[in-house]
Amino acid sequence: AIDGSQLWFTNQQLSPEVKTTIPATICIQEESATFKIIKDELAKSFPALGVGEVSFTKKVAQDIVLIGTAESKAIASLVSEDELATLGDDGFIIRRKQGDGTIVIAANTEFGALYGVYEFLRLLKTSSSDLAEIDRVEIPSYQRRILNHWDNLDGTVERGYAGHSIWKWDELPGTNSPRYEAYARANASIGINGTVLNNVNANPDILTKDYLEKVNVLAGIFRPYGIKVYLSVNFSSPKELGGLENSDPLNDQVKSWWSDKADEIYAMIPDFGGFLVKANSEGLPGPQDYGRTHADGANMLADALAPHGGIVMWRAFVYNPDGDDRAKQAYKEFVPLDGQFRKNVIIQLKNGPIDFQPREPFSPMFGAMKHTTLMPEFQITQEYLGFSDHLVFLSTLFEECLDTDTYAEGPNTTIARITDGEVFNDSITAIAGVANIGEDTNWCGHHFAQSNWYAFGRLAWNKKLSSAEIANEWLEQTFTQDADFVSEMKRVMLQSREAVVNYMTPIGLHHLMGWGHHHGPEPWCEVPGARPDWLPTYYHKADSMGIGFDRSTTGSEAVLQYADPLRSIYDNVSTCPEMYLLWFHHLSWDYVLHSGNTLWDELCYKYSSGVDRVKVFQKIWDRMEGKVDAQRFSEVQAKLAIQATEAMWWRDACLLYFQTFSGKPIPEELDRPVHV
Ligand code: GCW
Repeated sequence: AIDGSQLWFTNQQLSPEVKTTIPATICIQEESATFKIIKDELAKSFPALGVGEVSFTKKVAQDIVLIGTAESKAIASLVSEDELATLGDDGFIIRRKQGDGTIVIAANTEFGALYGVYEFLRLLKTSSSDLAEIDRVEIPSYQRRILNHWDNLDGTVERGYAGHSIWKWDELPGTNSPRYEAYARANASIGINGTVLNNVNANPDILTKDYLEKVNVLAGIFRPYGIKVYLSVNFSSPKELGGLENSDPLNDQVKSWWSDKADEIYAMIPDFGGFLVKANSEGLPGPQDYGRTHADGANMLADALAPHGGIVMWRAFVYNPDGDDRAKQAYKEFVPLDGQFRKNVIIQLKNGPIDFQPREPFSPMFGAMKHTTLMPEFQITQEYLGFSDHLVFLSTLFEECLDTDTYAEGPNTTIARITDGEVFNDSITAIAGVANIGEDTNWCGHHFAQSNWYAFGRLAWNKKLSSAEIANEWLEQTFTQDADFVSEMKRVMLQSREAVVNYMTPIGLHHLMGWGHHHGPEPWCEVPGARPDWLPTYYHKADSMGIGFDRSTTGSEAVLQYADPLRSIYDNVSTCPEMYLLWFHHLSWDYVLHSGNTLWDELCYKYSSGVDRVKVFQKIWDRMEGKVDAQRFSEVQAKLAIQATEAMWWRDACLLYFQTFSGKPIPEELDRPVHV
């Protein structure tokens, strides 16, 4: 049965014209575990694609696929050292040799060759490519393309909606799940080369010898796929595990505890990637507990890892309610520390200033820290976007963020260019995505949620890919190349994020989700004893006059954290993009928008249009029956029904609640609430 466990690794017969242009003789002169994977991939795919059984050789001849690095004489004779040198560690060339049918896949490293082979297979498995004339050089946008698992040691996954963790800590190190290698393969196929195994809300136990032995086994499985292992660490580990009096980063005993721990890890796992740290946020320990700064904490860990080449990813998601606008906090804590971090520290920043909302303006820290290396953190798991029940293609969200111009160094200072080293020439570049993977048969809960894992990897590899291209290649490799299916479902995917914004939090609204679960609507949420930002109306500020959070210069002044001209664009109601309007402004219910509608009416239209879109998605999917296997067809159909129901729940809950302030009717032509 096709149950989704195969991810994007389906094989469809190539057309007869294409088949004949692909040599089935593969020349590989090098040997290693990674080259073995390359061979296995080709041996598996070629017969299924109809190219035929592959034969492997070390001899160069006409009409072959030649794969390798400069270590291979055949490669060295065809691709110049200079050209190879431009590829860096992971880049590759795929080229049809002039004069004979040979295809060359060349790289500097075996991992580059592996990425080249996956790209080659992708070209074969998608319709858009022309392999006859192929000549392509790819160098990844980011050096480190990392998944963050929020997986706990007890097997639960924080904000995970695809079942329990795939890491079976209780079985390791003795027993391995077959999923571990399948996971590595899936990641490598889309260029992901790092994984943080455990939750940022880190249990100190991960650094015990017992757990490190388990980690070591996973690292060994991932290594030939080019994937490095990283760990989230708890800042209090020296005290909790080491029995020290405190975990003060300036305490010499603490420093040596960490450097001993680093030595111990690297003795086992020589290519260990480094640490991810959430400190002084949501009650977790950190350097501020001792009157020290984030820089003191991060640098101390960085010094422990530096002799081994490890890095520290220090998160800027700091969240300690202090009465001021929450959106301003990270910037206030971090920007004054600009320039104080070691070279092997990267500050890991969520795309928005608050939390993975369906839409947020970008975090103003991007561009504001010119002497500190920054990396974006996206959420692949849909914490605030309907969990694995809603079809939401997040590529457009990632793309919107990466393409945003911060103006930090004048026009075209996009977030992608700030974080990939183009603007500030950083020596380390990285990007992270919080994984949506669990032990569900189909890995991600919703068949279409696999596309978000896929899209994260592809964009981390090539920030210039469009969401349309990504959707196209994912659909073709996951379902079918049927042109009607692909074009219809691509449309659904590309519209899906805007739909969720509209039925949850349109026009710049945010955080209307229920307090405990973040799933359904609860704009009236009042939690006894909760943090101040969970008091009712904190984020939307609805009252009889209007709605919206005034972050302009007449309000919390969060706009001032943005560079010019954005700060004045956002500050001014008439220039502020409507998608951020209620993020930055409190406006009267009668305020007139570009559409000519009043704010109240516009809210009603937006909520309704989000619901209507999902109903259209249902109809489109129903037309796809027969074009995909029955199992995935009915499972997606069932999820869309949940999504449509919940979209109405969102619309009704929000409109009926906001109506208690606005006192206005829902426009005549719109559907009436079904929940009352
Ligand atoms: O979005 C919030 C989540 C927490 C999460 C935190 C973070 C890991 O609700 O579950 O904790 O962000 O990013 O640290």
